[in-house]
Amino acid sequence: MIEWFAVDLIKQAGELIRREIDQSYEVERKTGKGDLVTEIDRAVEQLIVRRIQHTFPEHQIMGEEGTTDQPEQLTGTVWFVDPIDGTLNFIHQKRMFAISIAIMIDGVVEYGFVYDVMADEMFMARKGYGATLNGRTLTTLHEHHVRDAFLSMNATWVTPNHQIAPEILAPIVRDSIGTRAHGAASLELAWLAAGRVDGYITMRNMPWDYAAGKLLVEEVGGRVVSLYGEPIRYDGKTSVLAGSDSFVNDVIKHYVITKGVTAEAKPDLHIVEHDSYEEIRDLLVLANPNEAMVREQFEEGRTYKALLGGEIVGAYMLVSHEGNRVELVNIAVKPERQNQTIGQRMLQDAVKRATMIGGKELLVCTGNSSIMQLRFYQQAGFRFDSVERDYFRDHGYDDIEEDGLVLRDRICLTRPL
Ligand code: 2AM
Ligand code: CA
Repeated sequence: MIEWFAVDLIKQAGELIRREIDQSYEVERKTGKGDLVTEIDRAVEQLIVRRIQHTFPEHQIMGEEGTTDQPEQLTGTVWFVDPIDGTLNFIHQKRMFAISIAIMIDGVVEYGFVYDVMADEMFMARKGYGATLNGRTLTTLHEHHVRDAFLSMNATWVTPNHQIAPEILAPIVRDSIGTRAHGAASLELAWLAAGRVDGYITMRNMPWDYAAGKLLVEEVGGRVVSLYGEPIRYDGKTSVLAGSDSFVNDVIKHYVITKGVTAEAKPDLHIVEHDSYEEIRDLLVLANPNEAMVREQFEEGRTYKALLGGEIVGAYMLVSHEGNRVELVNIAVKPERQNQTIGQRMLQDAVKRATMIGGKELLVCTGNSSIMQLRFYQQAGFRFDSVERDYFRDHGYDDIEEDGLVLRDRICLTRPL
């Protein structure tokens, strides 16, 4: 069984690390002061790679230290190998680092192993069969929100850095019951699966850092997505947000989305001008049920659609008014694609395009009962401009209730361009 082969391999690699940890070894810098590799990382990866290649010559291996060719496509069986995850801990503390191995078969991670070498703790997961720690079954995660969560996150992400504005994640640190930086992604995910922490956030991980830990968390009912709520891919660097469903939703909805954060570059989301009304009608009436008005705005203004892999997932319109005012209307995202920052990216796109067509001010109007939108626009730099009382009643809208409020008054907000 591949599972026992992997366990035996990891235990052997663990022995090697424990033997070498007190000897002197060379340390090299990879990309920066915190990104190091030692002779031991390489030796351990080599041991693991050789044994896999010997037993399963047809398998592909994606290892952190590049001691073998990286696969071009994730087809067949692929091993994700991090010989030492948490190299800084390994060097400075001689503890709290792990060997992380995941086995992907035909695009699905089927097995995940995270071995805390010095604590001799083996976390294992098999897709659909649950997760164990040294043979004991791990129980389902408890639901947490940020306010009652004990978190694992590096302090780097609340200081100026290249991945995210520090003020996005700082409120999470403030609101949670405590934040710790453990410094080894795979182990932090394994500890989450074991209920030792309630959430894990990082802005920069590679597949060998999270592939095994992600399966561990999922097998105890948790969720692992990007910080923007997108599914995690296995083809490069990504942010990682992990925890119970409630925790993950809380972070995305109340800390990330509402701050108007720029999502990670998503090469397959394109926003382009669109000219067929019928094709986009259903989406537009989601934003404004008054179809006659939508059609009129379509004729009068410009319409843009957001495409994800060829599918239309969102749309918005710009209508020019006097005095270099451009109005953003009917911004809508397909219901099953909401909370994935597509709305934010359309708003950013709208700001750019409104500027390009000569706008000096962007106007947006919504209802008094659209609390989420009122927050969203203010956080994107809009300020209240005017109120038209009973606008919705006077324009033929039926009584609509949202968040316990009746939709009555139209609120318009503006931001300079
Ligand atoms: P490593 O120790 O194997 O390099 C540290 O917060 C965590 O992020 C560790 O799991 C570390 O893995 C990983 N990490 C450190 N630098 C990284 C980088 N440049 N890209 C991706 N992951 C990194
Ligand atoms: Ca490593």
